[in-house]
Amino acid sequence: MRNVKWPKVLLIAIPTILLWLKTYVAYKTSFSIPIENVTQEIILLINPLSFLLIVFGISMYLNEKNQRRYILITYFLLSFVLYANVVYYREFHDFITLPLLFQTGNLGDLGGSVSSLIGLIDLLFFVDIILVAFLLFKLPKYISNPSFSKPVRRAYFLAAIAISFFNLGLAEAERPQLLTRTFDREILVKNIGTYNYHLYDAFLQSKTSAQRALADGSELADIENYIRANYKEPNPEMFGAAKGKNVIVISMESTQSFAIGQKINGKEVTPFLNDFIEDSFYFDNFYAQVGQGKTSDSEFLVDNSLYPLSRGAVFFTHSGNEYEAMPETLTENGYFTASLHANNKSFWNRDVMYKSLGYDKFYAVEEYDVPEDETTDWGLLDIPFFDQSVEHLKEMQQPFYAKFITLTNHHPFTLEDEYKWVDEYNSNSGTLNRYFPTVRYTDEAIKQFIDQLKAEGIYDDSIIIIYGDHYGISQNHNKAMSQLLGKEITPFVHTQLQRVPLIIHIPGMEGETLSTVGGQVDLRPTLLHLLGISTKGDIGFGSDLFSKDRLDFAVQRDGSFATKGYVYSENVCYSKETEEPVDPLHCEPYMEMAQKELDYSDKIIYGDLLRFYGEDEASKEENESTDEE
Ligand code: GP9
Ligand code: MN
Repeated sequence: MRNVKWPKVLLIAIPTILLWLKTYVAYKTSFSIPIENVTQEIILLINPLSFLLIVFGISMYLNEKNQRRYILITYFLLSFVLYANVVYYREFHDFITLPLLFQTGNLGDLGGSVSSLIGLIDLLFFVDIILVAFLLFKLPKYISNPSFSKPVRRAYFLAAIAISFFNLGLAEAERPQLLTRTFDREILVKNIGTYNYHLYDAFLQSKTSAQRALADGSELADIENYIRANYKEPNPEMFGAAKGKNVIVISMESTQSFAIGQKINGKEVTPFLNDFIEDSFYFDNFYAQVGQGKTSDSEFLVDNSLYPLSRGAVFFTHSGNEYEAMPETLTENGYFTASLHANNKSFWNRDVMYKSLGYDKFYAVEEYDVPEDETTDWGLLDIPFFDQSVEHLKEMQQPFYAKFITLTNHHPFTLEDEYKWVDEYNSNSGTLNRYFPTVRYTDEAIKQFIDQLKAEGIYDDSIIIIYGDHYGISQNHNKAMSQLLGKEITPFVHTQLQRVPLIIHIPGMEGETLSTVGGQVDLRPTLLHLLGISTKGDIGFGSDLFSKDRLDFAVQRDGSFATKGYVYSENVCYSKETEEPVDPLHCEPYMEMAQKELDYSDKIIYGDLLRFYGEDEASKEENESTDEE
């Protein structure tokens, strides 16, 4: 045996092949990547190869000792990246982006969520590393000279690059404009592979940094023109309907519209909200428009009337930008502004971002008493949260703008039995089953909060806005969802499931249910108009939900959108009436607008363009005053 010489190329070939296979197995077992034809399957199979060949090939330039170390460390790191994506995908049905990886601050707090997502079986992801270590540190004994000549190295890399072009060529033929339209990470991973996807993501990241450096005020002019051209007069009857009132905003964690009015074993899941809706304005066609930043994205939308980013959380990536956010506007109008949320202040980078948005105060977990028996995986339960928040509210100078962010109805939706006031649902998804008791719990928490507001005499002086921040049940639970809804979860139904409740309660007004199509981006102008504050000339993409001239429209971060009669989802136009695909002509008039709004919003954020806002006017005024002189 000692005399047998193994081909030296095995040193690179074995780890490459093992990781290649592992990646493909992970694609097939841990991600649900839809494959429509043989070419797609081939692309999926070959897509990790060129990257792995190149990365492991670099070892040919190292000396024998470093060669082995390099291969093992690289093998481990890439396995880890793959595994991290697998775990993330289990809940979010999405792939990790670089900005998300930097949010390590959040990872610690995710404890309960993450541990419910990983299991012993996952060790299988790492057993091959032991095998590779063994091969690397035992096998070379049989290899006389692991160094590679120049021509061999050259031929090797040429082959790797050829494979990579072959891959790209196939992918481009299957999916034109693959790299220019990047809102769908799944398509990217499917076509260029997870590892190349991460490289591409890193490239995007450096591009964003450059964008700010290069931006100047002139880019804002186009955007301002677009916004001015699309400005809709607010409803004059509602303008100032809540003038001078306190503003109480409640962000309901993971609450989707389908939960409202739902019954489990004959019992209402939202008995309080069902009543509250009766004497409020209730919007039943209101869409969440968040991206990867989830709750923080919804806050961003509501406060700025700008869209969040297609990758990463803008709360992290652009917390240093200049904004014209709601708290700032309200401060100028005599309000005290605060956000209340019993979680670590650094979660979603809130402590930093809130300063940029202009909040006067952030009541984070330190401002709350959190006894062990009043918590879930995500910390303080909503009932004690609201209960203690009332004390904070009483101290605030009036009028105030106070935002309450609930937390109990968060994945993994765990709750002690004593707080379960409806049964769990019965399906193959524990997540969907547990969801209803936690929604029911938050409903009760809001009920008690409203009772306390009444007792404290705050209720009649406050406008109360309640909205859902984003979906709670991801596509991974489609089977259970389809059981609940009694229909297949088509892309149409999926988009419709992004609807979240919006309730606006105005003291002294009766309210009604309105089916206007709108989204979180519309909340800022709607609220400001109710308070009698004009938003004409503001930079933002929303419009008054009460306006008579309103265009029924809500676009989502993945490019899907809803109009009065149609829904555009995954490149297909659906009729709302039949829920079936129709001629794309029906959706076409809105497609350009959808893309334009998202692009303009991205431009504002990436270029930090609001730092130039008002410059024009300021310089105009300056000119005018010098003219007068
Ligand atoms: C964390 C809470 C939940 O503070 O807002 O965040 P989410 O995971 O829903 O984005
Ligand atoms: Mn949330």
